[in-house]
Amino acid sequence: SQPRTLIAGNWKMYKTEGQAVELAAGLVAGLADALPPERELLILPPFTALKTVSEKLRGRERMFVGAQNFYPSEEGAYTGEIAPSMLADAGCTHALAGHSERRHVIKESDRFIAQKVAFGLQAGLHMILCIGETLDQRTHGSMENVVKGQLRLGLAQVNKETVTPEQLTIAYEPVWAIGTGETAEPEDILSAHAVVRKTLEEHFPHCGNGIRILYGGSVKADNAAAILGLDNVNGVLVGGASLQVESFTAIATAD
Ligand code: G2H
Repeated sequence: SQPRTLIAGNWKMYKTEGQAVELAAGLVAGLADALPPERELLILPPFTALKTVSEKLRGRERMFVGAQNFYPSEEGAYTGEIAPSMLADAGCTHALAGHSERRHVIKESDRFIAQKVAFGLQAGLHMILCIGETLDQRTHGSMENVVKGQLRLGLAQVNKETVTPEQLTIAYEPVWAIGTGETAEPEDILSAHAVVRKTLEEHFPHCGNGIRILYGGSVKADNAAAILGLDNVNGVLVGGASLQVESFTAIATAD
């Protein structure tokens, strides 16, 4: 059976603890009875709000809290970093790796991202590996190669025998559509997700067809239903529109 559709909200570097709890409370109130049964909700607040947001969501079915980042080690002298065990302690069940802002602004390498994916899985986190081409790469016709390359490299250290669709999700986010208001056209999403699906099936013969593929990049209340209806789209990763109760609730219930 197909895993549930995942509606994920990446709050990035927004919301103080107080603002985060208010937003989480609004989402719980708005979605407790309204989230369709075949959907899961995931919110990714900044580190300082993880614990209180987790407490707000505690006991809610199909509502999860995740981290935007972590360092791939159990503990140690890594100033400024956070370990997966600390995230679990704060109530996180999921985490991102490879978000384009970390690739391009923080300059994370494919190798470092691969370490995070593998370490996060071992630590019991559900990992969401983000991939996507830049405008320059797309204009030069290399979307397919970039997507395949980021997938192969990012998944290189994952145990192919034991990984399951319940532990791993891919998010396709074309960099030119992130935070720009520019949404990829349905044909762009279909063709990129087909490349991701094919690559997953080659890489993980026993479970590649069941791994969820999210679309991310300027998903809004008014385009969510159309995007969620596309082939090989198993959810969305939402940035800007996840920062308000109304817009994120509308996306989570879009039909
Ligand atoms: C892509 C997305 C969320 P936005 O970064 O990960 O952000 O919806 O603001 O484009």
